Amino acid sequence: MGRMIATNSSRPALGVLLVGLLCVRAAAAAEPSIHIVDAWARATPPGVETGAVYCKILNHGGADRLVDARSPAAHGVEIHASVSENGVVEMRRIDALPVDAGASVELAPGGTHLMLVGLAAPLAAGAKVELTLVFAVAGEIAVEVPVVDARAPPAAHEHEHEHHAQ
Ligand SMILES: [Cu+2]
Repeated sequence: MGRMIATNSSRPALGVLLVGLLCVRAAAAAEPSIHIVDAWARATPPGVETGAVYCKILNHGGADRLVDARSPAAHGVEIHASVSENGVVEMRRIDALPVDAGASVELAPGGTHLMLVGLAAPLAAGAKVELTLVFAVAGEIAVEVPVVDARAPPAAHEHEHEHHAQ
């Protein structure tokens, strides 16, 4: 009788311990790990009040989503998707941009982008724009975004520079 009581009381304790360990491991595996690379903003002519920012969002961890962004360079920053309808491409504001576990999401001309709305001043090529991206799980990530002249294809231009530097 004494033996049975000892067995019964030790089992729940072990069970709780195991469940606790599993929860910790599951949480660690689901943690997003976000990196922002190849960010650039398109230079804007005087009088234009909006600008676009492009980048790649790399996620080496669990699922997350971009829910907000802000910059001292503009009144507001919106997440825009480009939607093609009857051959016409339109920009539409979206509330959030999902970044799946282990996925990379590319923000590029003609596709999803960040729109700087109400620019404080024109974006001059060579300048840098401070941008804060807000993710639902990973929180805030600050990025320094170089402004690039739109007349040169920016991605190719930068890669060329990397080649010359090496
Ligand atoms: Cu837009």
